[in-house]
Amino acid sequence: MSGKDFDVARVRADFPILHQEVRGRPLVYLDSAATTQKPQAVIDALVRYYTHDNANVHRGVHALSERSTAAYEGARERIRRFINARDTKEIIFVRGCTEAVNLVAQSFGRSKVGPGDEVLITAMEHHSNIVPWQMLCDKVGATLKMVPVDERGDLRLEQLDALLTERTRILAVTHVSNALGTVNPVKEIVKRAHAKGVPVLLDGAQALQHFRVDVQDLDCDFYALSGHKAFGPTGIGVLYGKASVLESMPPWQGGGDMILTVTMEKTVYNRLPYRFEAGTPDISGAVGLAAALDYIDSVGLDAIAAHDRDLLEYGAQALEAIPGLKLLGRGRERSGVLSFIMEDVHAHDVGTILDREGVAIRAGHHCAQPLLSCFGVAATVRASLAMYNTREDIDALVRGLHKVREVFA
Ligand code: 7TS
Repeated sequence: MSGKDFDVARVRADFPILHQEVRGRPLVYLDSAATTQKPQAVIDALVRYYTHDNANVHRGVHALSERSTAAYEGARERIRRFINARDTKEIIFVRGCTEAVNLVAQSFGRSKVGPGDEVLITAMEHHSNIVPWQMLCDKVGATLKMVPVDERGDLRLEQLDALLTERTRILAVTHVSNALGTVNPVKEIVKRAHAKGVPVLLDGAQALQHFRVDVQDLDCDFYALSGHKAFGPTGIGVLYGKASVLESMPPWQGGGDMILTVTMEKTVYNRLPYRFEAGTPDISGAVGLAAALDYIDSVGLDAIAAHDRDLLEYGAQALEAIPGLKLLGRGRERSGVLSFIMEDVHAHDVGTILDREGVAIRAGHHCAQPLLSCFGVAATVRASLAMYNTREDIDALVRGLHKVREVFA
């Protein structure tokens, strides 16, 4: 346990899935960067919604439809408040972070990026913030450029100003690296991009669950996030966009809800945010995400952030004491992730042995192959943390790694 006002045992009691044995051992879940577990409050919100309120939104005149619409729009307001957006019209529901980036790449990208233009990303992006831009650049004849990463796992920001040229149409950067845990100084990055007139998309998939995100303070043009990484359900995410930027973008997918009127000749598109939400949305997902944000606030983000910091420090020290283990990513600021390699042992073998001990981690490239190639490795072992993890979880990981050493001695 850590932090004066943070009771990790109470938090753990709220997550039913954690209380089980895996392969005859108590489950130690250290894979929250892939997806977080869900508190009972989120599970209950989903059951309540389907038990009492389920109906399609923005359509029916009947009571259930009014209730489901209120729940869905209430969730939008809940998210607006959580990330401090100015207006609910800036909150667009999508499937997840990946879909949010694709929406921007397709809608903003296809209308604003042309032949000879440049899109700037960084070498530490998740594939979800690389491939959509590659697809766009291929399609329109633009060039994709990358801000490099140094050996500690920080962006080489001394190169940023030179990489932002008069042809740069957008900069897309992750807030927190999923493979190394590096927290980028995104407020400063946005400022420097804006000084050159370049809009910025921030990938917040690994940020929201660890510390306070304020989109007005960051002044980013877009912020992409996934509900399932912040204790909410899978299948729901959010694209935040500044209203002025979203207003200038053409619709992305066509269908129901994104229109005002349709004739055989012409469609008049709906206003924000509905213009970007074609078809029946993930209503229960939005309800579940709102419940997850309520839960985060009930625990307290400051307390969560302090607990996360304590665990990360404890974990880094414990891992470094293991012979032949090398931590990757020693950036200035880090959050939630311990990524490492072990001499003479493949990451997947480490993963298999740990699994036998009930310890769930991820082994592989973490969908960040360009980043790992900067470090000259194809795979790492990644333990990733959330508010329900304990120092005992780290101790179990360390015990498991000593077993790995014995097996490969
Ligand atoms: N961006 C970052 C930084 C991520 O970590 C992920 C998912 C995504 C985008 C994509 O999010 P999605 O919800 O649309 O899939 N990261 C991981 C991971 O680290 N392990 O599994 C998924």
